[in-house]
Amino acid sequence: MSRRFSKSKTARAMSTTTETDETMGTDTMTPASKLEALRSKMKQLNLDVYLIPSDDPHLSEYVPAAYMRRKFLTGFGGSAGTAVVTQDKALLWTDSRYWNEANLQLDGSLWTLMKQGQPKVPTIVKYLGELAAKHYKDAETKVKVGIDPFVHPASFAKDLKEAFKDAAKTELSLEDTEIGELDTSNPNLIDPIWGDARPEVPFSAFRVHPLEYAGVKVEDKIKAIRKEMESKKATLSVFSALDDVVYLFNVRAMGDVDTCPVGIAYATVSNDEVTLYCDSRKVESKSVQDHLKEITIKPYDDIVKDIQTHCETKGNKVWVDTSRANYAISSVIPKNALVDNQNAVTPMKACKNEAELEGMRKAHVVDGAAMANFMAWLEDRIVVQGKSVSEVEIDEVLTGCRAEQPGFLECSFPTIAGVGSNAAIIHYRAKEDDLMKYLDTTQPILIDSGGQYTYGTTDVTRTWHFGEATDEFKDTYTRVLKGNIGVDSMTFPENVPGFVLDVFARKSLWEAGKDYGHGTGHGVGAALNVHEGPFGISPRFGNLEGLKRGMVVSNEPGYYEDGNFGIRIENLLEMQFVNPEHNKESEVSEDEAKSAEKKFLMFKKLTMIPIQKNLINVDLMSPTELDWLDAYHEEVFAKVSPLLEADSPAMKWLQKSCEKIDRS
Ligand SMILES: [Mn+2]
Repeated sequence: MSRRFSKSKTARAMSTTTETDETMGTDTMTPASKLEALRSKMKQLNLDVYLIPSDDPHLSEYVPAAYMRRKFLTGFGGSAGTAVVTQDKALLWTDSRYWNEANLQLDGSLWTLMKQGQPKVPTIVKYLGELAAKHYKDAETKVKVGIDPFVHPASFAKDLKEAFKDAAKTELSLEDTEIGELDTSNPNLIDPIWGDARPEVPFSAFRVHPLEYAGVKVEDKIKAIRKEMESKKATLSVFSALDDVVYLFNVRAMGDVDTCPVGIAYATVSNDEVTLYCDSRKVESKSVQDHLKEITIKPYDDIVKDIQTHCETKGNKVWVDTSRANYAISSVIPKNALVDNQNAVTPMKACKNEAELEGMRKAHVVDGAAMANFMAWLEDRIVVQGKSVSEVEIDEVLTGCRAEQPGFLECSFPTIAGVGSNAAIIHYRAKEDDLMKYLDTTQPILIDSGGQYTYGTTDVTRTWHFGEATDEFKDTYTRVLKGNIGVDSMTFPENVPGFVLDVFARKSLWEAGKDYGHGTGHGVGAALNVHEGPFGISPRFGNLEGLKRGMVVSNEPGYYEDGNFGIRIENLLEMQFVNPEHNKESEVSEDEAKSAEKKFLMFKKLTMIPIQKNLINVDLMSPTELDWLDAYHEEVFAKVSPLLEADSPAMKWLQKSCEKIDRS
């Protein structure tokens, strides 16, 4: 056993704890010299302000190192944050998750941390509006704000314009006076400063995502898109989010974006042509060439000029979701030629077909086997051998267990393994530093992790305690579990927005005056990104996307006590109609749908991993909830045990973990 689970090189390479610093290239400049170089460029170009966000041109959640310009400039490595530089100020906006990290990483003599969300800290656009007003008062000229239009969403330009208008009115009592302007004409200002040390934009090869897992042929997806285009009177559809592009073409890639099986590319569909814009090195293989033989392949950078050309023909209309596209793309489309709407791939991708669901189910059973192997190892180390294990080693061994499963590619996001108080840091990621803790029998651990398999994507959180948990911990753990069961057991009409279900996740916590500061559920891609739109389950009422059959969602209530502990219990669920007859219908025309009876949805569990029983206060649980738990464990055992060797430690762990709960 020790050979299988030792800290092998493979496990280390695949674990998620390696920091991205080595991917940042050799960087010999000081923070001061970088700022100085930027300010001198701004002077040359007559820019008063320059903005450096952390986005890539596809507005991805995780970005390749080549786009980590804000990290290069500021030294701050968090995933969210925007730098704003003027001749005399250097400011960094980031949210509360990263205040600690930013304070440590920013050179305080050069940079000021703007604590986003604090009552006295303005938003970036508000700040720029006020700056413009002051500038106008002093010099009676417009303030010039420079951006790289490829790394800002279209909405930013709109918001900034509004902010200038507002500030002119409120600060200067001026109507219809432009006090600021956006300059998007220059190539990125950071890249020449970064120079040769800037990592290359990745060009990992695409591979074919087989029909067996994709379920729908590319030509059928294109047909469906064109049908939608006809009804919207659009002549060109633009896809710029990376998961939309790979979904459309039934391809995947590994290496461009860590943990996401996507590749850097754009796509367009017109009435007579389908175009993939990417580095030609991504599509060199014979299998991909054959697979894409009907598709026009063009250089990555051609997209903007092609859209512009398309708009020159009178009557042409471009359909793009500007909330998910960069400003460079959106800004070349004249208003009267723009169809600004959720694109046709988004709903298609969200509602998984039967082949995709089969792949997801398989991935979760396999993931359950990996977790049983891991838990047997961990429990042996902690309980039997009485040792302690570091959070980093936990990440490595768990990833190693997943890597032994067929079709495993990489983690689906950086593993969160937080012991004790580290579990209260919601986006914690263990590194070998002062913050890293060791697990033993005295403290609980929260492990949120997942895998990318060729056929599916997983994401699961469990909280474990190998010693004696306090009554207070058990009470809270039970309330979190009751929340999970509350959502899981819901039956609801299709098209109900996710927020309607959120309260069931919080009911028991609220009764104890407790709550958690994150959403309850996010969509999950099928062999795709672990965070996927367009719907979610959240207390925020903004997302009105209706829940539909075939969607996959996480159900992850939690509770966090700063400096003490964190609890989260997360399963992935698929949505099915309650009436099995409804599940058989493939496509229903709109007229039929209108006249048909109301259809109800329910959840089916994908995640096949036991929930620790001796942390549950059975007195707080209803008989129905206890039945739920027993039935779940029965299902887990039936599905996962065939993948484990008889009498192996993993099998023994699974057996014991799936026994009926003692109700006395
Ligand atoms: Mn999740």
